[in-house]
Amino acid sequence: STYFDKLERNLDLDVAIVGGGPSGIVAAYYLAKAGLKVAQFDRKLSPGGGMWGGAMMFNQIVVQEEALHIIKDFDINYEQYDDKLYVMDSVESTAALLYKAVHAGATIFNCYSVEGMHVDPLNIMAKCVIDGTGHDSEMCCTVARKNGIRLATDTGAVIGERSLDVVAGEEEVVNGTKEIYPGLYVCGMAASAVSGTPRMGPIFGGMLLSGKKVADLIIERLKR
Ligand code: 48F
Repeated sequence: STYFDKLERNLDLDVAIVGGGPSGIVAAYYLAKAGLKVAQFDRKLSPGGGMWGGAMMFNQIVVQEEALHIIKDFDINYEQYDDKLYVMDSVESTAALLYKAVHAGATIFNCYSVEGMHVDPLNIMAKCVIDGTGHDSEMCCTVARKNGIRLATDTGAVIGERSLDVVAGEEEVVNGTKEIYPGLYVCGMAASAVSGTPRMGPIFGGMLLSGKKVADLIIERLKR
């Protein structure tokens, strides 16, 4: 009964986040902290996306100076590598994101796949939806395919992720973080995939900044 109460409380949301990767969890934290009703849905048993694996499965993450304030917000231990880069343990970092998001008031549902099934699905209402599904950008693909609409990209369609460019990828993922269709926002690798910007390298700062940016955009809109 406690579980069903929790589910019922989350059927009508301010923000529904699809995908529990680092960008989406960061968004969940800042949205919940701003007092919005937010739930996040991940299809896996363990939300956290690719962040558990760190850079190339060497289980540390690298973050640039510009994103260090987010690491501090989450109380993650870090080590300075040079004058611009910092290193953290990827397991501690992912666990901290999840823990802090839930403590701030976000609800995280694991084992939930957001998809178009042939059986009538569970419907969840939300004022805004965030596509944080990573490389597949599943929400954007589904909305575009089913409704014949134009997304806010150069072609109006999901363009698809470009080849790796470590430096450009970091900036472009933040630039591509936006309202892609009225009420539908995109962050993280999904933002790169939708807008056709380069794949990122082993640096995670852009991901974290993307999550913060999408939260700020939605807070500004819903609080207005
Ligand atoms: O890809 P992912 O880790 O999300 P992200 O926030 O971060 C990307 C980085 O981890 C990494 C990088 C690139 O160099 O920095 O790749 O963009 O995690 C996406 C999450 O979404 C879930 C999936 O299980 C994963 O945990 N997911 C994907 N599609 C669905 C979904 C779906 N349809 N329903 C529910 N969950």
